[in-house]
Amino acid sequence: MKLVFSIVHHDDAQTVTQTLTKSGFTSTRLSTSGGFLMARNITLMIGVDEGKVQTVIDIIRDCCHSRKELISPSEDVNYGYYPTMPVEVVVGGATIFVIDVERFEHV
Ligand code: 2BA
Repeated sequence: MKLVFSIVHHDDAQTVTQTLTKSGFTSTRLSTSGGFLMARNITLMIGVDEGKVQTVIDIIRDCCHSRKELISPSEDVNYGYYPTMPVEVVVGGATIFVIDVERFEHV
């Protein structure tokens, strides 16, 4: 058993979760925000048999798109410095962690 954590853009989250559900995967959505942009994103937790991990990753890849975001210097961004020009960053498609699960119980 593996636990897939995937941080996805807020605008992609519904498509990902609907596609996962239609494909027979259970997921849990957590409302999160990135430490750099401080923007809202969604972290999905998906418990899955090891042999299905690649299917889950493929679904996430198909549903998540990368975007350019322009951050104005006045916004509350965690740069550690104060830029004088707008900063462009590419966000996503998705950031994925796959973690071993020692034990899984659904009681
Ligand atoms: P944020 O931390 O808000 O980062 C948003 C985007 O800003 C990143 O997109 C990246 O393009 C840029 N960025 C982040 N840190 C940077 C830095 N120190 N200098 C310059 N640019 C930086 P993504 O890489 O697609 O990440 C999207 C979100 O995924 C992140 O939001 C964060 O919530 C999560 N994430 C990414 N890598 C992670 C990691 N290693 N551990 C935990 N969460 C991660």
